[in-house]
Amino acid sequence: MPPTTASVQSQCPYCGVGCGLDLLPPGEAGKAVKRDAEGNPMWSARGHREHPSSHGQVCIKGATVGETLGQGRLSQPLYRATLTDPFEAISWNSAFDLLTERIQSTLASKGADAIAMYGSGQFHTEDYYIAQKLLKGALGTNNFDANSRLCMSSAVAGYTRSLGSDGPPCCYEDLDHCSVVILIGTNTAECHPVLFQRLLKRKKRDPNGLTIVVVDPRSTDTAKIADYHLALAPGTDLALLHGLARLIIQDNGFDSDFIDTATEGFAGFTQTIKTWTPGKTSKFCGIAEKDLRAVARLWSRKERILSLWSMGVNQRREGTAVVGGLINLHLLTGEIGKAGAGPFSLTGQPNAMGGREAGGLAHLLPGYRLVTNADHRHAVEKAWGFAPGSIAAHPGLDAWKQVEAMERGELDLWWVAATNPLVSMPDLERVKAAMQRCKLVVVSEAYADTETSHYAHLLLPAAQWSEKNGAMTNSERRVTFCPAFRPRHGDSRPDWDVFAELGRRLGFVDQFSYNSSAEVYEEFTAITAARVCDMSGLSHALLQEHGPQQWPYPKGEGPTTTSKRLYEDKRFPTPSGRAKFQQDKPLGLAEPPCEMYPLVLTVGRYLGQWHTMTRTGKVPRLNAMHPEPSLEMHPNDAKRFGLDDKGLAAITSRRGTLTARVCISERIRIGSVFLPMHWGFTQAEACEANALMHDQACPISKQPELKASAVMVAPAVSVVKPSEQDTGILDNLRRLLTPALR
Ligand SMILES: Nc1nc2c(c(=O)[nH]1)N[C@H]1C(S)=C(S)[C@@H](COP(=O)(O)OP(=O)(O)OC[C@H]3O[C@@H](n4cnc5c(=O)[nH]c(N)nc54)[C@H](O)[C@@H]3O)O[C@H]1N2
Ligand SMILES: Nc1nc2c(c(=O)[nH]1)N[C@H]1C(S)=C(S)[C@@H](COP(=O)(O)OP(=O)(O)OC[C@H]3O[C@@H](n4cnc5c(=O)[nH]c(N)nc54)[C@H](O)[C@@H]3O)O[C@H]1N2
Ligand code: SF4
Ligand SMILES: [Mo]
Repeated sequence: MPPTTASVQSQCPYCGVGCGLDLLPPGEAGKAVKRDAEGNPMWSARGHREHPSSHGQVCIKGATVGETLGQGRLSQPLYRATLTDPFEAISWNSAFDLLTERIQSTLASKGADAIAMYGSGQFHTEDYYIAQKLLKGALGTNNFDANSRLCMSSAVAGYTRSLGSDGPPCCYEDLDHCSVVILIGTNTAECHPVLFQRLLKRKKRDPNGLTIVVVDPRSTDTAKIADYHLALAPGTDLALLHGLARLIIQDNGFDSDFIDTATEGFAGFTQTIKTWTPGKTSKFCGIAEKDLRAVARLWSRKERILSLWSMGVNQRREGTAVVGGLINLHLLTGEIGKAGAGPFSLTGQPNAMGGREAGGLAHLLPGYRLVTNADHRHAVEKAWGFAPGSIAAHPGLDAWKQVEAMERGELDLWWVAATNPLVSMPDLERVKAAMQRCKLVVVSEAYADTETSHYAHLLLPAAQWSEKNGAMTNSERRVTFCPAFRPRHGDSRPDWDVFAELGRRLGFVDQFSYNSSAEVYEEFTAITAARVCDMSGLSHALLQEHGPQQWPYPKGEGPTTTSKRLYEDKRFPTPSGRAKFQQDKPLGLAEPPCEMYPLVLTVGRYLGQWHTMTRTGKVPRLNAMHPEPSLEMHPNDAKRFGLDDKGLAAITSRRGTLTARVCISERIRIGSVFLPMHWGFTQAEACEANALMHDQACPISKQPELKASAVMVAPAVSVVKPSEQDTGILDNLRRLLTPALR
């Protein structure tokens, strides 16, 4: 890589807002070179003014990303035959020999379904795409799933069920055009900060022109700017949405033209919601009836209504149904396919959208296709150059089913890439135990000391964002080219390049020979032609020359009239061309509070930390914002359970116990407590929130209910350490990993 002196542009590699970054090389404009804790020169980041999604705005994570890129990295492949052996450095050649041999022997003994990969919305699209081709095409197993299963899969399933296809219909400009914004199950202020600032600015400029409704059991920073904050009981969103629908109908606030011409299932829907009277709904949800009526009136006034949602909706055992309930309101009022209106999921990760496009879930194929659809399989087999019948016709194992398959000893090779499941999956002790039953756990990672690496046999060093060329798609369907602008760390390699070499070594030389990631991207975009997510006109060269682009972007046509906003013609990609009202009955929480476990634990995020802290945990400014995790708890509950502010609490669910410091706060509703997800067992302040969470999932999207488990709390006498620290493996591993860092 030649040294760069000019600034380079890319998409921020953190959240799904996908802000444009302008990156300046170390020592730019004669300034002193800044170095990280290991002495690596650091790039600095600022907002890229010309990026159409963010117009130069950036939050503190994006602004500090340059500090995270060099330190604590995994620099060479490491291997150990058993989890108690020390790791030893091996060459890439030996790593490929080992992988090829194990894959071939597994194919011969148990078949392709004994192999699975668990990938990530932090892959570039090229990584995602080649992983699909390797697993689903070359190996013939659909056992590829991604952490999007824990994140966006209810949105994917919800859009598909109601509108006929995945794909968020809206764009960020809609935040400037709406007159009402409903923020449901999203702490936008902390998790999508640049979009929040956009709303906040508008609200300040024109307080009467924008009404803000927040639906969240906690009084988050997002809720602080709300005109109406519905602090509902956890897990009651679907009832709320049905209650609103009933009131809208009663108030004559619906759009009968839209319902007649563009939807189906209305009659059945009215039956489903009929019982959700204002009295019953407000009681069930634990909110004031007057607030319910006020919010219903906003919908009935035929204003431009934009709904934004994220994990408070998706991470539910009825996640798909809640998404359906929200889309129902938009269908009822015709608030979709026009400026300032529509149901708009805020994507979590920077390229979870690209993952969906590339078919990165166990039931998908590239171009929003399904493995269960014979035409879709054949189209992809043909494009990939595999014989008809190569792609299996049944969905592969989703993320949690991969864990269960390991428990049963059915997986011989589990490949984890760009995700850290030993912090982020539910019921962590079960995941740890399951991993110990798998013969070969491969972890592709950018950093050395992650929780999941401690349970790996083979560690493969990944070149990360900034070290590889690739594309990412943000929440508003906008694709940004992300260039390599720093040298790769040590022997690290881009994930796609590793998957492609393995493909060639397995004998698929024609299918996996590429000169560059640009060739990979071009092959991928060609497969999307004539699909809802048609981006066949996009290439690295085009994105570099013309900047970020929204899809649809068909070849030869360029951006179309629907690139900004889908469904403006009120036609939907269902068999009938009509959107469908959904008719699900509210179920509530999978594990409701009870006498023994009287509180609902919800787990989410802090503004300054990103997930499992492998990157943000290396930035002093961010750590200073949140020195430790704490258990947020209402004063009444603290009194009831004998807890003091800053005192230690033991939190126990049916799956385990942990300790955390109490933060007494009126931000949270009585009966609920909140923990952050970030601090895994390698952190000094370890707080394995997910050791307490259960695995019960939405039956349609298979997304686990990571937002709620029943717990009890009590004053703690001493700190309970996460299980791994008792075994001594941690120190041992840290020692072993250190040489690789130097
Ligand atoms: N700072 C920061 N930003 C991030 C991330 C990060 O790690 N750190 N991660 C990114 C990713 S991948 C994602 S998915 C997004 C997540 O973004 P968000 O979904 O906004 O974040 P969370 O904190 O997980 O949860 C959002 C809210 O859901 C609420 N909630 C809990 N239960 C319920 C319920 O029953 N109903 C409703 N209506 N609300 C409920 C919680 O109180 C919480 O405030 O953030 C992205 N941005
Ligand atoms: N209880 C509870 N649990 C949750 C959530 C919650 O709200 N509540 N949220 C869920 C959600 S929405 C999400 S998205 C997940 C997130 O959880 P994870 O995906 O586990 O979190 P990350 O820390 O982002 O993990 C990404 C890993 O990839 C590594 N990495 C970075 N770049 C690259 C690369 O280019 N290649 C490779 N191979 N590795 C790379 C990073 O170092 C890091 O270890 O957590 C889920 N878990
Ligand atoms: S809002 Fe999201 S995409 Fe934008 S700078 Fe912050 S973390 Fe990055
Ligand atoms: Mo996420």
